[in-house]
Amino acid sequence: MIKITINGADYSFKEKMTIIDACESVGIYIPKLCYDKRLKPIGRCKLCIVKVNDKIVTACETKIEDGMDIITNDEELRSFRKINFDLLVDNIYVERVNDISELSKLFKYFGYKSISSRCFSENRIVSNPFFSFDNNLCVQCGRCVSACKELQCRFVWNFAYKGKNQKLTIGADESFEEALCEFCGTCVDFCPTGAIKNNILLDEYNKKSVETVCSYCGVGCKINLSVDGENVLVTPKQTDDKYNSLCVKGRYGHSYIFSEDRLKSPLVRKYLLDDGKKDLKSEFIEVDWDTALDIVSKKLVEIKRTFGGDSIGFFSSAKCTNEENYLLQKLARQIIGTNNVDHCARLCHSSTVVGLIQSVGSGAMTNTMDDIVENASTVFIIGSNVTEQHPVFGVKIRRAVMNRKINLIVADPRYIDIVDFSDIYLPIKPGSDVALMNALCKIIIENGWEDKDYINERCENYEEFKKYILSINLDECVKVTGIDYEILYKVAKKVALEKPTALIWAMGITQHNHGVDNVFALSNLQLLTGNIGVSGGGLNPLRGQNNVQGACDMGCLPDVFNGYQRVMDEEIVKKFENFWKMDGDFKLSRVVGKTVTEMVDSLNDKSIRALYIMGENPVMTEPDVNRVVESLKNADFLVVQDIFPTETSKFADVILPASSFAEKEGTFTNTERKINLIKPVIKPLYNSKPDLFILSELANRLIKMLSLKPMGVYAKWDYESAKDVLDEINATTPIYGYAKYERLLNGEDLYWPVYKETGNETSILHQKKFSRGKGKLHIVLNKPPKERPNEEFPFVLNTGRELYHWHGGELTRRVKELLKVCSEPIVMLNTNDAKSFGIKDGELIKVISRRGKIIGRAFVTERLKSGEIFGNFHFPDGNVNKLTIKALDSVAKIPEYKVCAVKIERVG
Ligand SMILES: Nc1nc2c(c(=O)[nH]1)N[C@H]1C(S)=C(S)[C@@H](COP(=O)(O)OP(=O)(O)OC[C@H]3O[C@@H](n4cnc5c(=O)[nH]c(N)nc54)[C@H](O)[C@@H]3O)O[C@H]1N2
Ligand SMILES: Nc1nc2c(c(=O)[nH]1)N[C@H]1C(S)=C(S)[C@@H](COP(=O)(O)OP(=O)(O)OC[C@H]3O[C@@H](n4cnc5c(=O)[nH]c(N)nc54)[C@H](O)[C@@H]3O)O[C@H]1N2
Ligand code: SF4
Ligand code: FES
Ligand SMILES: [Mo]
Repeated sequence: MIKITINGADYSFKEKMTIIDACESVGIYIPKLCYDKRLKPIGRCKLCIVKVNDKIVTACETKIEDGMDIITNDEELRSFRKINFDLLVDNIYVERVNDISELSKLFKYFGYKSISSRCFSENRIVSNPFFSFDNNLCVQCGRCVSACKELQCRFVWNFAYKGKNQKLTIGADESFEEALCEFCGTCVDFCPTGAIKNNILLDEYNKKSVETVCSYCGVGCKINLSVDGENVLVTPKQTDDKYNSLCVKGRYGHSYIFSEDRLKSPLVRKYLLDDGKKDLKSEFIEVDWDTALDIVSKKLVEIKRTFGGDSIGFFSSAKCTNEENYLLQKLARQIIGTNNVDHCARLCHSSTVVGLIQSVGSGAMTNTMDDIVENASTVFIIGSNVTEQHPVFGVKIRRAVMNRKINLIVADPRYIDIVDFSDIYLPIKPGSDVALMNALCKIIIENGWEDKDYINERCENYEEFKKYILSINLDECVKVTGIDYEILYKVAKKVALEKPTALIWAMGITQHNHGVDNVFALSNLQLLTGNIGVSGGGLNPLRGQNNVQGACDMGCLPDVFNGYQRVMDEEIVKKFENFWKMDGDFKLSRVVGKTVTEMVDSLNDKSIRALYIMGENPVMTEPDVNRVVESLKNADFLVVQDIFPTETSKFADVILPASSFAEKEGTFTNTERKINLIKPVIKPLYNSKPDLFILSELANRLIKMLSLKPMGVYAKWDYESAKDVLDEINATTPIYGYAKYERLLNGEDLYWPVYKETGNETSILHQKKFSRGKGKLHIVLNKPPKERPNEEFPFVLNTGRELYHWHGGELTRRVKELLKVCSEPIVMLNTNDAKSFGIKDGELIKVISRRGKIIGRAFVTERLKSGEIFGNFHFPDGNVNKLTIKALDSVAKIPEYKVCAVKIERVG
């Protein structure tokens, strides 16, 4: 207990804290401007001065100590504070002070009734597309400088120049871009005066606000989504003493909701209204929902009756809720009678799921993001551009490096942003991760660094594995990976001895024709070193889309029902037949369905006749998209259910307008298996409908047309809300058993599996034993990529994403601010290669593969090696998927997006 007196009264406190916090906690106000609990004390404004045992100190920088006698307010303090305040605001353009800012409250506190404009300095307003800085409102408190440095670990804001000339600058007085600003908007949240403010401001009194979840990536940040008319403002969900960051898309990327382009009404091709023959030249006609859904159900019934349920395929959506995904696979399985249901997880982490199920028994991320940044000693990031693709997790890793001095190892062919924070960087050659992992395992075993007790107790197949590993040739590994032995040795030692080590990966590992082998190789390393099932360690595949984890959990995969219950397991199938029973001899399919890529290809041999695509855009995102376009043209019937017209909907027969996440209710499951509630802030726009209701209405029509009668306990389609569907999910999905709507509404943090009515003890998987019993070490051989460079196509094309855009770009290309920062396809190439082709930075460049060509803007850089090219798939014209190869991993069926052979040419 710390006993102090404040203004003559006695108080005791359990913890040491700053005087300002202590006083606030007992209701004593001390004026302050630069202090914010979530930052280290800055001590610049001197408004918080108090007397401690008669000496003047800043209450924000001084901590309470036993016996302190504190005076917070007397004549002298008041007069000093007033002087300090006047000095602070001396250069302020007072008329611009917003009446709800912290500064305006201080004006009132210091007794300025009507404030007239005083002197102000040079009028300097600097803007970027998202926010702007007004020099005449800056009191140089330094909060933005600290917030940017301590929370975002960027160093965009600075004080430069000396004495009276001192001012707040961007970087070294340069542009936001030059200062490496990521436009996360944290500084906006911390500026107490409104000097840094968003370009779009909402009317405080008119806005509607809800707490929901970001619609972009798998980090799943909680957001406050506010709208006022068609203006959107997003702020992070705030807790008192912890700042929850957002990235640029989360904060500034949600205005797509109100984009003019939104699909406003169901559209059907005219030939369908005329009962004519399929014709993709036939124009789209706006119709009402009844007409559209009648046509869709009639066509699906016709095709099912003539060619069987397996002639119809379904794409579900990692952008949609768990409830919607559950219903889509239920519709496919129960009513159409097919397991042909899959989604973009196939293109993403299918190799992770296949690999981890065989090595540890569960395909999901084993630890939580906070557990990793709070408890890991070493973090090893491989094939994950975490600061651009899972930005808020990336920021937390940067903080862990700065504050906790964790070891950071990064393996990526490109010198990605996070490398600046790493201890060891491995510029690995594309496709050589198995060789890398095998080499690390060999070095660990040779030096006796393996965790022998852990292996004995918890692993199997070790002796065979060890025999194989010891037989590999390290010189060969050095050659294949391009990484020197000394570096491999250092990495092996850190991973094994500076534990716990968390291994993090994403598409650089999974998207290869040997993606599953890569995942086995990663599991091997973590099993060998005893790094799984422990806090701060684990196997951590970062899931990409906001709800890709959920779409998998809900059984939108061709081989499993919801909860990973196998469609080949007779007992399971019988259980679902009981749940979903229709009258007559109702049977579910026992045949594993087709994957997304297979469904597209099957349009050509007509083994698939119709596709129903909800919230995916294969014409932008599948490999070798010229192939996709030709296949889609062969479909007898194509339905696209989206919020926008897309490159894919150009080939649809019927387009159904869905409502965006801001208009609906349900749950998303993030990368760490956390189930989050999303809530509507507005009603469905135009004539759109939430996917949940589109699917229910369609199902009921199909049931009627097929003269089915629901008999099973969960056979009916009478859902009135997402809660109704979640109740059914709870009942049919053991891992979601107690993830009840009410618990989520109460704000409980639930990570699946949720087997118990109360409590949540499963945030780290495999703690005592692995989901499959023992962890299995696998022997994996290094296999080369399918297509290697040759004389004609001498470059390796690596593909991926930019911070500012999302996949096919349907959402982010409709946010004008994001488009301003990144408006064109960018092609990265090495400085030497550029020189030898006479290509200058910023020029147009052509990239050609055996399958197609694209034009993009050259970004000439040392960040990747000579012989490598990197491009993205965010813009239709420069879409790298015109070039990529449909080479699939033989088990997971994931395409090898990360390696194919190309050549380049100058344009013009
Ligand atoms: N801004 C933004 N964020 C996103 C997305 C988006 O479209 N835009 N998409 C989301 C989705 S669905 C996903 S899946 C994730 C993807 O997230 P990431 O996987 O992090 O992103 P990518 O850009 O696909 O590739 C990751 C890295 O793998 C590297 N790489 C390529 N080949 C190899 C290799 O052979 N070995 C190794 N070790 N590395 C290699 C690339 O150089 C690249 O830096 O991002 C999610 N977040
Ligand atoms: N070259 C290359 N290609 C790749 C990859 C790569 O690294 N390189 N990565 C692959 C990966 S990891 C992935 S995940 C895939 C992503 O592939 P896709 O899932 O096809 O890509 P998105 O652009 O995210 O498509 C989502 C669609 O959903 C729509 N949508 C948004 N919200 C809703 C909603 O609430 N309801 C409905 N009905 N629709 C909605 C959007 O408008 C958009 O058209 O791309 C893959 N393609
Ligand atoms: S990190 Fe992901 S979930 Fe968080 S704000 Fe950014 S895009 Fe949204
Ligand atoms: S609040 Fe203490 S010096 Fe600014
Ligand atoms: Mo993904």
